[in-house]
Amino acid sequence: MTDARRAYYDRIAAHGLTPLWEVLGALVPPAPRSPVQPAIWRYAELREQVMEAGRLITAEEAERRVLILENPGLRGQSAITQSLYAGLQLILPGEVAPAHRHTQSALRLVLDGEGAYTAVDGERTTMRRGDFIITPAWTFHDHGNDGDQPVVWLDGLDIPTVRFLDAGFAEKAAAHQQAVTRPEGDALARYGTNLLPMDYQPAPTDPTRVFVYPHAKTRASLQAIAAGGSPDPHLAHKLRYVNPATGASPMPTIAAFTQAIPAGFETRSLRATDGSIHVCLEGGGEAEIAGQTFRFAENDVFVVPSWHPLQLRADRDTMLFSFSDRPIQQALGLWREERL
Ligand code: 1HN
Repeated sequence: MTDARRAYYDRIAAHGLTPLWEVLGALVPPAPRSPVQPAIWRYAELREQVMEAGRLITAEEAERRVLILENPGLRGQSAITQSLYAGLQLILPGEVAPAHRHTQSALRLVLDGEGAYTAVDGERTTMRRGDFIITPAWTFHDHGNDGDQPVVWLDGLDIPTVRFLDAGFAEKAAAHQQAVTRPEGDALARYGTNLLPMDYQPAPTDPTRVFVYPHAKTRASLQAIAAGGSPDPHLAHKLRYVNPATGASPMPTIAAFTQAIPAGFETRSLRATDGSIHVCLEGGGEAEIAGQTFRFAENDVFVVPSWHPLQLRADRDTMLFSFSDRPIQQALGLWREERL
């Protein structure tokens, strides 16, 4: 750079100005250049670290006893992708994680142990492995464990998105635990069985009132599909979780998916603008992410950055859960996918 330009840049900096021409290429890249790195968290290595947190702090003191899965390209930002947060939460027998609400939307995927519950808007749901549970924005939620085993689940939240928009609000509930006002299964019966209450007219972006998608039902659907047809070359057998009243994603900022890959099957390469977080619920195999190979087993979590080609190989019959910011990108007309 010439001295004249450097001196000019220094002078205009005092006026709060900076030249576009020095940064234009980085501001408007020809294709996404994500700082997010492909990465994997192996549960077999993590479990003991999570259990150790249980000996160092109570759920009560922590409010939420969680170890954040921080992307190696985003250290210090509490983010697994640019838009999403993920963490592993532990609740021990007898503990309560107190009721609160916030404008961030959250999902849970139950990984280890049984006997805990999540309560959303006065209804509890028992957490079973593989269950997909949501707490939409501004709904009161608390967790507890009435069982005899430690329970661990993956949390996924749109924290970086809400932070980016400076739109975060949060408050604690007056009572530690929500009063139970509806029997377990009430929301699923009213909103999740191809029926809806007579006076219920959801707006297109309203989150679903169905706050648990039981693993047993999801698994049965995937099994039926896999038994009845040949796998798609890029997706194998993949379904999206929806709000059954609208067909949209369960919550407006986060999409979630379930996928079955038959033993020995290898998907063709696919890339999309929504960076995604994958969890292996059953089986195992390899994820090739932009040329890097990651071996995954049950309860492992791996992240695929935006526009990085993904290829999946299953050693055994494999079931994956995944989530991303796809609905945000689709609402803005930004989402792109390329099947290679
Ligand atoms: C939260 O409310 C939960 O309710 C988990 O379990 C993780 C991370 C940041 C902010 C709120 C939960 C969270 C969180």
